[in-house]
Amino acid sequence: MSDGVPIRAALGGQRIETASWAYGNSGTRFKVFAQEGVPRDPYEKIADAATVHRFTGVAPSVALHIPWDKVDDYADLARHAENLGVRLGTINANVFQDDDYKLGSVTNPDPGVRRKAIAHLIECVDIMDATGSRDLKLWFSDGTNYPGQDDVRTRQGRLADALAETYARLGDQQRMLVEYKLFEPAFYMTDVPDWGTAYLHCVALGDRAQVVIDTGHHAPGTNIEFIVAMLLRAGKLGGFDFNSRFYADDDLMVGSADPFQLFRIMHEIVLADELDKGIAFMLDQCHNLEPKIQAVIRSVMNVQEATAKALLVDHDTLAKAQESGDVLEANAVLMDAYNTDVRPLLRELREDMGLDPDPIGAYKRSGYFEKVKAERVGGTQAGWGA
Ligand code: RM4
Ligand code: MN
Repeated sequence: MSDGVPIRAALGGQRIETASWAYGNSGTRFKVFAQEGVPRDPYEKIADAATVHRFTGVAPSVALHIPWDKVDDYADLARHAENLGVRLGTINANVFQDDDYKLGSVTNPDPGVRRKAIAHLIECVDIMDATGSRDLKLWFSDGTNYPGQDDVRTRQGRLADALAETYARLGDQQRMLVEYKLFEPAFYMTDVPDWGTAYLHCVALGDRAQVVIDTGHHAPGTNIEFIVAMLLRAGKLGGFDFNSRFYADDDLMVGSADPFQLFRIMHEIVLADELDKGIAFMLDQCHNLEPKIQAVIRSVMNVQEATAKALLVDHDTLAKAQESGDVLEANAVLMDAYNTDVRPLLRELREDMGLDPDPIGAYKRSGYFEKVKAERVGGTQAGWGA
């Protein structure tokens, strides 16, 4: 694609989901530095997400994490979101923070603990029914720290049973997204460590089970765009948890450590014509030091910039170069697109959409942060476990 009009149309139609937990306090195991103006409850987190959408125009949904975002009335929360111009998105299950889960959740040797974990996954589907969410995202911290600690294949069987029971509870329009992560918190063996394991479980479950790629969950040097291509080919790429990593699961702003990698990922998506076919583009980030709402706006813009560059790749010239074995020309086609400054194009797009061309400047000028800073005094600020 090289004509500006279809590129702008594709970018205008892009949807990026932000995460409720990105608006709360976060940190490391050493220290959480609290920030001013941080939401005290899911209603305030949604107000922040709506603010991101107001200035970017492409972030109309917000993912929830249960129980962090537990409320009495999810239909009321959905109405609150709608009134603010956004909707509730993916429901993230949390089976990693109870004492019971020390030896695992759905893979725990104790059947009682497994039952409790499955009950939580099913509760998440109940919540999806109330919120109108399409996707259930499952990440398991399950694993072992020492060789011999538990039996690998037995644990896989327990995992398969739990997934099957949860999958059977999904409605026709609902999907299960299975996430993988190489290591941490388990240090010897993780029960869903890689895309192959997630893929095998999804294949056994059925069409509505798909793999989600968290960009921070790989070994250094992993070719993530190859995984994207493989899952696209198999029809099993459900979505992304976008973030950036230098060392491990750093949860930094997407595109910050390696914007070229993000471009290469988006290039595979555009090449397969899958930008608007149901892949969930989600942010899974934590903003420990930087102002949170502004960081989420920046992240949305980073995804847009990588996507714009991917849309600029001249597919015809690329295919010709590839067919004729012109290695350098093929590579140059990609690099030309990557090296294009797409910021003017995105400014034009925002003007077309009736937005300020400079989302961060507009957000700063809006006075939103000063307002919530003054209002959100007292109570308990949201954070992991809140
Ligand atoms: C996990 C995983 C999940 C996310 C939690 C907060 O490492 O990435 O997707 O929900 O962190
Ligand atoms: Mn994730």
